[in-house]
Amino acid sequence: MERRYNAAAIEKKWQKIWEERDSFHVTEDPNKKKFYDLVMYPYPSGKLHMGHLRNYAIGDVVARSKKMDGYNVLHPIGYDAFGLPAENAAIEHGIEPSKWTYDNMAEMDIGLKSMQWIFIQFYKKGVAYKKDTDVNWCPSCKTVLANEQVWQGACERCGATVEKKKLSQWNFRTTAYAERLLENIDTKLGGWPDSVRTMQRNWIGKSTGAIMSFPIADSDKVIEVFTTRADTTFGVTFMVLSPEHPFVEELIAGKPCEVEARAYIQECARKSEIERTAEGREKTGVFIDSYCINRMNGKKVPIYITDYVLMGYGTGAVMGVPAHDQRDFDFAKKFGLEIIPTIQPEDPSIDPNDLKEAFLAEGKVINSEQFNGMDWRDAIPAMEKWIEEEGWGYHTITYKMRDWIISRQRYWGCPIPMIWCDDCGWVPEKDENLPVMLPTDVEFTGTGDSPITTSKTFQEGVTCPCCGKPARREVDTMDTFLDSSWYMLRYTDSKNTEEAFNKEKADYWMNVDQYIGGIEHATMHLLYARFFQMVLYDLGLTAYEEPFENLLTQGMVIKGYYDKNGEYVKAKMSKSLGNVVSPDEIIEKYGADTARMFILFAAPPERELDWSEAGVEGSYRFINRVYRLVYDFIEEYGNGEMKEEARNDADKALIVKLNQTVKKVGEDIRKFAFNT
Ligand code: ANZ
Ligand code: ZN
Repeated sequence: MERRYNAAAIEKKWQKIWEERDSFHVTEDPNKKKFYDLVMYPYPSGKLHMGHLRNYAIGDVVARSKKMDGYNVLHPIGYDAFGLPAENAAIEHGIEPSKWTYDNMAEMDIGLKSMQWIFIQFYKKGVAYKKDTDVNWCPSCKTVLANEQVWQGACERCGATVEKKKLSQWNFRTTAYAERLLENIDTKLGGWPDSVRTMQRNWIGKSTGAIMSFPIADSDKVIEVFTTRADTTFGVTFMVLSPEHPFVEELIAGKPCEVEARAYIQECARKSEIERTAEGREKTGVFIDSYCINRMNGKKVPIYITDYVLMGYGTGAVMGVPAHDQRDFDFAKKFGLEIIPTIQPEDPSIDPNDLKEAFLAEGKVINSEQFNGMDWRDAIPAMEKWIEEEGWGYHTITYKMRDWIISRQRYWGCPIPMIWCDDCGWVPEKDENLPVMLPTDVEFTGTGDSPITTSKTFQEGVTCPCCGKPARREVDTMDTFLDSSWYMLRYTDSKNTEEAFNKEKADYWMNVDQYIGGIEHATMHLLYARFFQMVLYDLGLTAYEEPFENLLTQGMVIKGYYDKNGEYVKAKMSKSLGNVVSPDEIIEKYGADTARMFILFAAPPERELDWSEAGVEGSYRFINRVYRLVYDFIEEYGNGEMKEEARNDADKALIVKLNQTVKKVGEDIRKFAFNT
């Protein structure tokens, strides 16, 4: 070796030695304490970026230090072969996505087979079911769009306004697991950051309240609403339905409101949920020439349709209480509707009969007959009990979380192994016929249904596994979030060609002792993976109900750049801003150790990391100095073992410093304080 620090030569030398020594090989050793260190795997189709480098540098330090601490460490890496970027590239270049994501088709085989087998177990358990669901539809590309392909209500590809369309799709019954997913946040996720636990709680969105029914005047129908505030029922002055509510069609047909209502419904179909529910938006709606009866006080109130009521939550209808709900207040002001207070403000400066905004604070109940004078908190169960006794409703719990739509009208995913028979309905493909392979005779046009529908071979000779009659295969593929929902289990036994994973091996390595990844996965991926593990646990396939013992979410890598106005701002590295530094270019210029050192040193792992070229150079100079110091030492004293006994005072000082450093570095690593 030379005295100059030559990163490329050093890295090559060690990679060769690791290879020769099989340093990264690991087997289940019952005599050793195991440690499963998992980093979130990347998509192969995108280039590796600094976020990956940060993630994997942290995971690498954890793995190596645990190994030094005597653990049997599993620290795997792989990639998510499926996904939209690969399919988009295929459409652009007219080549099949498998051409660059898979060298080894045998691997694809076993991957598909395992995934499909798991899907069938879910189906048999009643977790998978098919149902009509709204999708984003681009009328000009004539194709279904994923949420990430819709940009401000327009198609990302062609700019056309995206519409909603009903399609029959496969769902997973995640809502049936909502309560368990929620409970475990408190009892089993002690090793997770509080921020992520809160995000998951909000995503699940448990709400305790009541379903209450309001008869429609001159009709035998009743409108059901979900409310968390039964105590305000005497303050209901109108009723609002989601434009998608199933009663709307019948209620508007032939009425004076019909034309206006239909135009409004169309307008709403183009708006995203986020737009519809954004705070402070001017309220819109249409009176639909109908009334319903508030049975509590016999009051007749008008029915409107409005976009702030979503069909996917509660019952898709809301009782309007303008005095105590801000959205309802704004709506009542806009349409000149009555405002009846049912809570007396304690603050004497607020006049309940002349509210300037909805009154949201606590107080005693007023204008509510036999409930007057009660504390609002006690009035909720009291009124719920009353309506239950009268048969007008019941106490209930709802969740914001929806069932997980797993069908994708795309090519590049795992085929859903289901067969439609006109006589038998949906039937799972027989185990011995798995995997259902992706057809290769398809066209990537970017328009129309899934490219799989263009295949001539895919439906050839398909028969019903149940009765043997000619049948048709499902052409949809699975959401790629399914892959990342159980990869942690597959990694414990990745060479298995017979089954998805061997239970003994999985039980040896699981749970993941340390999971490391980006905060952007706090809800979807981390909830789907928890849900998956729970179902697999119920199926007896794994011994653990929760997959990830400890979670570390690393912050984003940001970098300053000059914006349009010449101002210096900091933002997440992104192609569109032109502030991307690629790991490749840093590694080529300075070597992998410099890149790793800087990224670990520049900030605590859970914080944002501000990329700076000067910082990288500083790390590089530091490594150079250390290298030369050791080089010169060896030149002078030889490459012998470190002597335990000191030869002189300088040696003594060095040995003391060495031991202090070992102690401090060890402790800091265990605290993830890599930056110190
Ligand atoms: C009457 C009421 C009076 C309400 C009041 C609130 C305050 P959380 O807590 O988030 O569960 N709501 C019900 N279904 C809805 C839907 N599909 N779209 C939009 N809003 C809906 O919210 C529950 C409250 O949100 C419910 O309680 C209902 O308004 C509204 F002083 O009912 B409330
Ligand atoms: Zn059949």
